Amino acid sequence: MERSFVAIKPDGVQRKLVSEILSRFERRGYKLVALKMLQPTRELLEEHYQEIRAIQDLKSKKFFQDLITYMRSGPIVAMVWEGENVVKQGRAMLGATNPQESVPGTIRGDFTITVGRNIAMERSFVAIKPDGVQRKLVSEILTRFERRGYKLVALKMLQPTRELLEEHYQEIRAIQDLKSKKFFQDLITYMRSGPIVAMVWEGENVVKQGRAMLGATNPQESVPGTIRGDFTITVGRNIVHGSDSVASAQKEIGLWFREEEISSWDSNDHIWLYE
Ligand code: DAT
Ligand code: MG
Repeated sequence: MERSFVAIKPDGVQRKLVSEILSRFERRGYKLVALKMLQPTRELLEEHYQEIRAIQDLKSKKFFQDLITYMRSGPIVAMVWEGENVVKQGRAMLGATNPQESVPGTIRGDFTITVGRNIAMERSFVAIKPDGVQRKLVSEILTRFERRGYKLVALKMLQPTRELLEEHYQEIRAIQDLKSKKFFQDLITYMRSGPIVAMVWEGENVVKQGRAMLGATNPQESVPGTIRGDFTITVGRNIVHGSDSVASAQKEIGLWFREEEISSWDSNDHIWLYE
């Protein structure tokens, strides 16, 4: 048996993720042996981050000061969890240090966006296909983008016309072999079989990260923790669409939404999502 120190930082508390993070360790089976909310002193944090402090170049000096300021910006929740290999497995549950490298299913992969500055905001077109609506997965898919921290800027349910879909899937339509002709027709029929929910999400690198959250096109290759890996079985019924590049996102947003259907608004958790 070993023990690991885990702390929910000020942004986790502000974003009301205490119960979610506790629940992940509890349901994995680890035993909680210490727990307290506190606002750490500068001295405590300097001791805690002593390795980072020890590096004496200018860049890490600046970064160290910002880190202390961030960690003192509100209460944190400190915990000790006990169980076999909990140090290593706890790190695996948190995900990579940089949220851009944290995979879906990890705490950082599910709830965080950035460690950096100079963020470039992007928009992505995401659509819940007819099978997603039929299978009552609208709220589930919205939840995944909201909890990650992305901002919803456009949303509507609609039944797309054939013309809209032919424009949307123009690359697939352009391939002229028999196999893709058949597949294209099936795709249009499927996409017209019921209402879909079209959305635009905004955030740092949301095009690439949105694709990561969807999982591979073919559910047989989508890993657990992704939307397709958790809810789908076959490629012709993969419940959700997401733009595959910033250029196609721009094209798709223009195709599915009029300018006045896109809302610009300030989200109140912005300062807890971005540095
Ligand atoms: P994605 O939706 O991941 O961007 P895509 O743009 O290549 O993938 O294809 C559009 C959709 O067409 C995809 O979501 C599911 C369907 N599709 C792709 N390849 C297919 C195949 N080989 N057989 C059946 N359907 C396919
Ligand atoms: Mg595509």
